[in-house]
Amino acid sequence: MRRIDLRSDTVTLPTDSMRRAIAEAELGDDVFGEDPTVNRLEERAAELSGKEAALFVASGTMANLVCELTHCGRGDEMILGDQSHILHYEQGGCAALGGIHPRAVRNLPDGTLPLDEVEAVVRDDNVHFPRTKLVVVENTHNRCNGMPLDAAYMAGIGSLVRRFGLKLHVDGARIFNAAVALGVPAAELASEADSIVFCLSKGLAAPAGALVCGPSDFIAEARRNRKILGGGMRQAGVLAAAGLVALDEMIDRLAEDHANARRLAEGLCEIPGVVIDLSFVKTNIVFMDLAENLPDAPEFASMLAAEGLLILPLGPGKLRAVTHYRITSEDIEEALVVFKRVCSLAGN
Ligand code: TLP
Repeated sequence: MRRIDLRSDTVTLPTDSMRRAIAEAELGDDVFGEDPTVNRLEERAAELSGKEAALFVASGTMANLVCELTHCGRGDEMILGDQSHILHYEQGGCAALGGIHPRAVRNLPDGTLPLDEVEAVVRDDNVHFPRTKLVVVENTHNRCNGMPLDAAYMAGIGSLVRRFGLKLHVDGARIFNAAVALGVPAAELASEADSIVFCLSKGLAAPAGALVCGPSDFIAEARRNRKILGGGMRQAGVLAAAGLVALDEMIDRLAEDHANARRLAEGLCEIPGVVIDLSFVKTNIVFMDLAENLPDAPEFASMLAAEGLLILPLGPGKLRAVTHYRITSEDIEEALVVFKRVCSLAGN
């Protein structure tokens, strides 16, 4: 049976040209700053994000944590969305390892944080309060339907953050999906950020790695924090080589993933029992709600899996499908056939 894996864009495997680049990579000890391939990747990442410098790290989670530790000291507070990846899926690393106090503000369904609500929770200088240091936004916003945050919103949050003397961090794990969907360079979306991270191992299909981008002095401190977390990877050029191919060859094609996600969402909308708001399908992530007469999400996902279609249950009655490099438009048509069959077996 053919398997169609829509659980995440993290399941992508390296392309043939990545495998060739890995085999041929020029290597050195990156903790000494001597891996030429890592150095090239960091220069390229700085250029693409419009920042002075960049740092290669093992994962998106490590990238966010390194930035949190670099911006904040123990007892400092960071403001972030109540639906953010950092709050939900990073084990509270900011508190566990950095003593940083997270303060959640509601995410709207489009992934933004209402500016007045951010402003309302910035702390005054008072002996009872932690000190507000950092505001974090996520772009695209994973749990908010993969929505891209546009340059106008970024300008608004940027000026708010500067007005209060705070810093702005962007979890841009999928920033190139946002850039492609909005038709603007990633650097434009990052221009207000004091730090931005992006992942190589999601839609860009590299096997591992993420980049932290920001001013040179920030990156120098971030390099120290990477080391204390055990992230000094020595001949990391084997991974960076695939990352360079990812940045050269895999960004523009993200538009195909977005078109496939759109087609999937439109097809699913026609199936009784599946509810999707199409106005929130802008990138490669599709969230759907199941009607009450259908089994709950985990059981429904198992029924789909038995037919070769893998989709993540993410909350009561909620499923997430993510399109990516290995998913073709034929796979989408096949996925819709399976979905219809399982829905009619299961209730409608
Ligand atoms: N997201 C993964 C899972 O952890 C949920 C996924 O399948 O979507 N920021 C954002 C916005 C992310 O979506 C993710 C991964 C990360 C950070 C963490 O990246 P990794 O998994 O490389 O640590």
